[in-house]
Amino acid sequence: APIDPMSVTFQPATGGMNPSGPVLSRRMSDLEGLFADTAAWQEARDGADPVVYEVASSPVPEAPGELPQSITTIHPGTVGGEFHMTKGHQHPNPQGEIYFGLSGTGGLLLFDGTTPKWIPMAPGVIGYIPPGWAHRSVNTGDEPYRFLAVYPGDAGHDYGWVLEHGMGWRVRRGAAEPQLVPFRSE
Ligand code: M6P
Ligand code: ZN
Repeated sequence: APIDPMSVTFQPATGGMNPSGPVLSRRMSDLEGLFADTAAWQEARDGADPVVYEVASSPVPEAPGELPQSITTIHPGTVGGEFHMTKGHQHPNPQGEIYFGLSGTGGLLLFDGTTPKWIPMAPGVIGYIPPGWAHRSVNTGDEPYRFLAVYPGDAGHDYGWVLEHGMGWRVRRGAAEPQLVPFRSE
């Protein structure tokens, strides 16, 4: 059933929402097969198994016609030189999505199966994900990178697509700027 008009308050210190729906926490152990350096990933998993990112959701349900929102916080760090990132997904029901940078520095990596695109993200930047583009977020800074996402409630999340096709590029720490390297170069 549709829900009533409502407001949600963003908690800047934690990235939480009030009222809140489910909060999801992804640890290193949840990110198998994502980072190019498997040995470095295993070492992090078998060690502290840190939380890499958290996703707080508003109470708006993932249902047709609704516009659910979530706030993702990616903690800073690298695995074998590759920046911390989300799993990334494709919408099985191809529809657009909006990201809005809240704090920290990061980027939005998009891939349509042929051409990768990189959108640098910072507070106040709106990143637009057109229908048909897989998307992954990356923290390229030294503090938590946090953004708001708004997406159609029946878009869905296909994680298998990214494991099969990759994301075109990997995002590595460089001397000054993040380095975009071909996905399958290692
Ligand atoms: C954003 C939105 C969510 C997504 C989350 C984490 O908040 O796009 O739909 O779940 O990022 O990304 P992923 O699902 O790829 O781990
Ligand atoms: Zn999405």
